[in-house]
Amino acid sequence: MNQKIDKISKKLKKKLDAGRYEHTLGVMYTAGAMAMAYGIDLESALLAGLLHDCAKCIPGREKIKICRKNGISVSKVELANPSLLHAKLGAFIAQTEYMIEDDDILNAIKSHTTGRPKMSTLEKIVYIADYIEPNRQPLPNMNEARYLAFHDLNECLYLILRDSVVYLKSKDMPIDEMTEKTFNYYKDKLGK
Ligand code: DGI
Ligand code: FE
Ligand code: FE
Repeated sequence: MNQKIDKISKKLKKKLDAGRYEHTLGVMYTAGAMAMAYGIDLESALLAGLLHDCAKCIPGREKIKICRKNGISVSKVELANPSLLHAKLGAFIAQTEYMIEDDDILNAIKSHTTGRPKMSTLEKIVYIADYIEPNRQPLPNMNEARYLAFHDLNECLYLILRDSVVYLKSKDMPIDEMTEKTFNYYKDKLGK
């Protein structure tokens, strides 16, 4: 593996629990395979996949504290579900502690939980890889999502967003404004 990725993996292993580290490697390799399939930069996809959950294991209160200290906004939904903050906090940590400067990589980390309208190919790949990587528990429509991941990124995004919204509603969890916006954007784009 290249030196940069090797170094980051070692540091990350100490910051994540064992299961999260396994998931992270699964996302990295899946994002890498998708980058090859869609002809985008391989190292960017590996780095974004590797770092996407770098803030995941920081306790909730600490997440809020670090955001406030660094001028990162915290919405009502995020305050009630601090886990949501691991995406934008992850982008901040990737930049400040792992020296990632590429905006596309930072955006892919930032948007990996809720998505956002008009995602770049790299952002779509990380969002999708996070959902389909091999260690994920079997979710409804997983086979279709894994097939679409390598055949049609927008159709795949729509399927994952639709299932995520259904899941969140079934659990009575508040839908983040950005999740809703992203879902509606890709639904309209595909004329669904
Ligand atoms: O960090 P991962 O577990 O790998 O995956 P993720 O970053 O996609 O986070 C998944 C979690 O985020 C899952 O428990 C549901 C939650 N989530 C995603 N979108 C929303 C959400 N939770 C709420 N309350 N609202 C959302 O819109
Ligand atoms: Fe995540
Ligand atoms: Fe993840």
